[in-house]
Amino acid sequence: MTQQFDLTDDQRAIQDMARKFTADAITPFAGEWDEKHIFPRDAIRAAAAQGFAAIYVSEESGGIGLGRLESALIMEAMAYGCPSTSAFISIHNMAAWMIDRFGSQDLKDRYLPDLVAMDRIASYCLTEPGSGSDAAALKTRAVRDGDHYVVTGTKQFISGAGANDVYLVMVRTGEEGPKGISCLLIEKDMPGVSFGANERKLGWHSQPTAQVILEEVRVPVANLVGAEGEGFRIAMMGLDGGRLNIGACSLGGAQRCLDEAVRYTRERKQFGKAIADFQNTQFMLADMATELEAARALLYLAAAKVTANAPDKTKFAAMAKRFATDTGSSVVDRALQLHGGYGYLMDYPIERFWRDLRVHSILEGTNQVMRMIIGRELVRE
Ligand code: FAD
Ligand code: 2MC
Repeated sequence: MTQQFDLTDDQRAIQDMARKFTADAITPFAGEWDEKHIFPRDAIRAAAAQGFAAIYVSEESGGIGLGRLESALIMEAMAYGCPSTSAFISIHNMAAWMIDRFGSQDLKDRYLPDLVAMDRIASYCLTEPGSGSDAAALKTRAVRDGDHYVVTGTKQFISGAGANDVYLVMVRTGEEGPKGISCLLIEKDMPGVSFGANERKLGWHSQPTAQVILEEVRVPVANLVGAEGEGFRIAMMGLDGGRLNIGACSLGGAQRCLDEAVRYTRERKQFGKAIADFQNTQFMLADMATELEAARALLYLAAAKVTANAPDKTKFAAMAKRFATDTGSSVVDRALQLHGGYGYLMDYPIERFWRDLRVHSILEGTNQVMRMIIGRELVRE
């Protein structure tokens, strides 16, 4: 039983490695990245050198061929230092996996070696100004012209837009709805590709977010990932893993804030004693720790299901993303409360985590969409 509900020695070794990497290369710098809006390209490349850019890309394609639980452990560990940077690397992993899993050998040969090393970085482009939650209503059109597609449309809120080199873009090649969607790999330098202004955001300051604007971009048919019409399914399968990673980023960020809150409340004195000695403080910390462990257990279970390709994997990934991101934000909020006025200051890291985690309930499918996925499955079952 213990073995069944605990990490293996190999998983612990991966976790230790990711924690050490985070302590050395992320945590000391993350506050400055946030404050000055620095995109930490060197730290990201260093993460890739550990294998963290292609965690579940197969070994034959140059990845480290691990499962989704291992990926969650790595994302959780890196988010302990910087949820924004960890999530950025997660999105790249999702795109690299989509190429490895569905791309032709030619596409893998041309792109994966650079993506694995993060010499080139990939974005995932599903959302449009008129289609967020209703992703299958996307309008970006790709019209076949000989051995090219001519692509026109706008992608909204794209993480890494402008900085990244490779864009996996969901486009409409056929009918309305999900079955008319295909996935195309578009390069930054292709004529007709441009980017909107960097969005001014509440959090996730260590990475740019912008529109990707496509104006009659000629994309070789050879850059199709999977078959025509398969794009929506590919995009959703990518998100099954992405949602786990985003949930893991919330767990890592919340664990950091819980640890900070324990430390702070033991040091801070009011009414002649440490605030950790008040029963209210201990009850709050107890609830935070309990809820975080519950979210972690669900997320690890969901990750194991995605690795195993279990029939209920999508439902579990949605449950885990919803629960881990809501719980994570709630834990961080209480950690901020326990810091009193100091929690509101940039001198302490809590407010950064509060801002960074907030968006996890919105992106990679809002938590309302997660409930939709779960609810539909429940009534279908
Ligand atoms: P809407 O879909 O308009 O939703 C607005 C509100 O209505 C939400 O509360 C939603 O839950 C609710 N709602 C909508 N439909 C329903 C329904 N049927 N039932 C109940 N409630 C509903 N997208 C990408 O493709 N690639 C990226 O890299 C990327 N990065 C992002 C980075 C950031 C910082 C942000 C903020 C977003 C990013 N996104 C990205 C987009 C993100 O996935 C969308 O914002 C998200 O899916 C929601 O879409 P929307 O913003 O259009 O909101
Ligand atoms: N795996 C495999 N196939 C899937 C799937 C999954 N996880 N989810 C859906 N499909 C298939 C589904 O089986 C169906 O195929 P078929 O008709 O052959 O059975 C097809 O895809 C269409 O699915 P639905 O009928 O469920 O499609 P619908 O349009 O009703 O809605 C919904 C699907 C709401 C779940 C989807 O639009 C969604 O996830 N919306 C949220 C959008 C989102 O998550 N955006 C994130 C952008 S990325 C981001 O934010 C980043 C930061 C990177």
